[in-house]
Amino acid sequence: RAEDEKKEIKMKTYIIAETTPEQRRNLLLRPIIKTEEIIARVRPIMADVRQRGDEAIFDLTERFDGVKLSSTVLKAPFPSTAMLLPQNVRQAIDQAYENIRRFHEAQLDRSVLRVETMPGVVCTRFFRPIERVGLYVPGGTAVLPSSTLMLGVPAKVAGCSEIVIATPPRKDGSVAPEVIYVAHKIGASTVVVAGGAQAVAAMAYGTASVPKVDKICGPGNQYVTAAKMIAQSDSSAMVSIDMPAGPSELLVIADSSCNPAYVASDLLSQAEHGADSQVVLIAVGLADADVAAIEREVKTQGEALPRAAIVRESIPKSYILRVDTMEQAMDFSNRYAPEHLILHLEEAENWVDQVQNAGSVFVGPYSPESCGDYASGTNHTLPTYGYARMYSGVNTLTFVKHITSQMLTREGLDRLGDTVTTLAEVEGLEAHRNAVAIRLKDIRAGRE
Ligand code: HSO
Ligand code: ZN
Repeated sequence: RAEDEKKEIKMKTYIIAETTPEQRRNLLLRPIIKTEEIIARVRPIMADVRQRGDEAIFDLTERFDGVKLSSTVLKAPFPSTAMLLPQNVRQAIDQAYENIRRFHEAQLDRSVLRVETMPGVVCTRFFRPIERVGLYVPGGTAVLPSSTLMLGVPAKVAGCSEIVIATPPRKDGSVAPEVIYVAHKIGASTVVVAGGAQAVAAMAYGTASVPKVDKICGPGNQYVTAAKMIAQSDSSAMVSIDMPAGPSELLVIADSSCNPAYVASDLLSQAEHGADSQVVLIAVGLADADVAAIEREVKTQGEALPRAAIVRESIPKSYILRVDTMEQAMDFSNRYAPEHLILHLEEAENWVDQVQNAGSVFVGPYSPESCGDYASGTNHTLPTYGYARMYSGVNTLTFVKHITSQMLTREGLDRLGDTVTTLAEVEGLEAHRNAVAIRLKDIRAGRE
């Protein structure tokens, strides 16, 4: 603890013109996650839950959370005494719920996509909700009712028929009333009072009390992530996941128009999540005095935080990169592919077009990440670790799958048939060819 007190809340600084290509490459890297090691520790836990079901959950929760559960689950309808909240908290959750609902409702195009690719050849696509989904809500150093909203609202909007939430118990074995209130609002059937790999296993395989689900979503620590990956690759679990997850990240691009205190507050808001949080500031054409002002703010605001101990770990691992032009800044940001990107710039909205890789973008000085974390309407379950290059954050489509269909008329098959028989011949698949040819013969018989 005395050691902690000594660690200064200060980011490292690099000047892009003075870095080597290798240094720049290293700045793009995230901390290495020792996947193999963690997977080896998680496998037996999952096997145990699979074999012993609820008994294993009781034992593992006692071992890892130090809690003796009286029941592994809470089932809807949840008692109103389990969701008692101060009025302002309830109103805040209601407001956030409404904004998230509106934005996620708009993401679902309910119309059927229909294209007549050739006369008489009609292809369509429509969606169906994934029936049973499992939402992992982390416990750990903070209660996260916001994660319950970010996963639960899109699942409800998508129309999933069974929503299961898993969250680790608090010290007294209970679940936070905020989480239960949201579970109630989104129509969850079950709250599994367990966390970690054991919770993921319970939802992947099902137990006597926990319904088996088709897809597991939500953030979590390395054990939760490993458990999700194991479940996904186990064909006997028959379950999918949203995306791999790493430590939370923020990249801020700020120019000389920026407010140093605001910039610092944003960096710290992400840095307080955990010792492994990744925070980057790209300072575009800032004078030495402006950079110093931001550093001063990071230090004074950081020291005043209740979670200063966490910030003392995460901020020294973070860095400021000083660049001369916006092109350099955007190029670096796109390579880094941050989970959150704040454009704290003059005419910030003009730069959104240049964003190639990011989980979610916050535009201008009045759009702190906190708004997206809680209540503006966008989702906060976002790709980390550079996965923003190829993954989207959780959204309404995370909870649906699309089905295609086709209908050919007699004339349509007549028109398309020879193309299909030719390709079937190329592949040497005679039965495929036949399925078309047998019909073409009839269609064309009367025509000679
Ligand atoms: N910034 C976090 C989400 C969160 N923040 C939850 C506060 N509560 C990861 O996107
Ligand atoms: Zn946050």
